[in-house]
Amino acid sequence: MTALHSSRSITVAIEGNIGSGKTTFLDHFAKTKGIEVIQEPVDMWRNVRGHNTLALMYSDPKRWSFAFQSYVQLTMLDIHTRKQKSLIRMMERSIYSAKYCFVENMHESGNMTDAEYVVLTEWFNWILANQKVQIDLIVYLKTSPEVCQQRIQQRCREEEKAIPLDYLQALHNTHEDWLTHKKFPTPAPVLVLDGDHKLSDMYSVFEENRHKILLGQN
Ligand code: DCP
Repeated sequence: MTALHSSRSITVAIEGNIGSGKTTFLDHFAKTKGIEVIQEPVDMWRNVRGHNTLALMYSDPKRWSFAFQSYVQLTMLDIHTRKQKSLIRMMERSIYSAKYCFVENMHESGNMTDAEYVVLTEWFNWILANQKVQIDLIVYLKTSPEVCQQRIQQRCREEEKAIPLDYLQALHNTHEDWLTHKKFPTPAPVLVLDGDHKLSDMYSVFEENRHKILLGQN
């Protein structure tokens, strides 16, 4: 019996590095009736009233990380608070990974000042205290930075052309710090899936774990 057969609705957040395979996971489960899939709003970040904030952030992170992450936080809050239409919601990332993985890394690497970091943190804390940001399960696609880099190069997203391996390694570390070493609170149990398999084998990994995922358990 899964959430598809009960009256309890659940939200599953899929987390993992850039290029870890989150979209493949979501596209796979989107085929199941009763599952609502919400992709990350990358297109919104690329066009905020005509401004490509994703490109600005990659071209000059010191100047634009704060503006970019402020907008990411807003768009994630919008998704979290949208009325759920199906018994199971699957969403790409969450307001948590934006803060605990990306903002932390930008601050640690010197691309975000202390003042910018605390302003974003105050906003984040206020949101958690005053809004319903519910997650029942985190699926963590743990993929090595080298594999992520290969996939990023294959898909050729214009803004990501110059992402160095160091950046993927740093983001891998912040995901590990949060989801494995629990440096920050995890809002739900974490199911870890090995994301290093070749694409055709990933579908078997998803299917082996389908029942747990649809139950919202790790
Ligand atoms: N991004 C960011 N800060 C965030 C969230 C995302 O800088 N808080 C950036 C990193 C990527 C782009 O946005 O350049 C999309 O990132 P994701 O890893 O979330 O999505 P992908 O499409 O890369 O995921 P996957 O390849 O796993 O499907």
